[in-house]
Amino acid sequence: MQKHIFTITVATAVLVGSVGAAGCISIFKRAPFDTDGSRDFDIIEFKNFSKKRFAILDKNGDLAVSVNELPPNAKIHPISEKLMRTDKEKGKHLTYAAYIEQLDEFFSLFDKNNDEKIGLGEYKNFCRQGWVH
Ligand SMILES: [Ca+2]
Ligand SMILES: [Ca+2]
Repeated sequence: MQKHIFTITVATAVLVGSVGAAGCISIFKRAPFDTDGSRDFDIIEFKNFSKKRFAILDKNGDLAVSVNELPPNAKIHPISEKLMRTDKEKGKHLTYAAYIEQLDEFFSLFDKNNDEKIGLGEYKNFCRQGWVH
């Protein structure tokens, strides 16, 4: 029962987190993806977290994040930019496969001190700049 209540709290945090840069930080602190409770993400935790991020961004659930689904003032990182496609139906978009493909590169980018973990400060630095992740 206790666990159930925790889950609801986390879901709310994730939804709130989808609206802005500060939200990225609250997700990091509260989402259940830091499975060992170390307050940083290893690559596995980061990828699971990122899959959730994709599901939040992909509002219509078509396994593509279109530019018009992004939060206002969000910026598309060059890593994502080079994987994006354009078609008549979806406009400019990033497919789920492309999103997954970029995660190793994102991990290295976030992990400034090369300790194979993304710490809170490292994630915050990225979010604060408004980059989409
Ligand atoms: Ca979509
Ligand atoms: Ca690190």
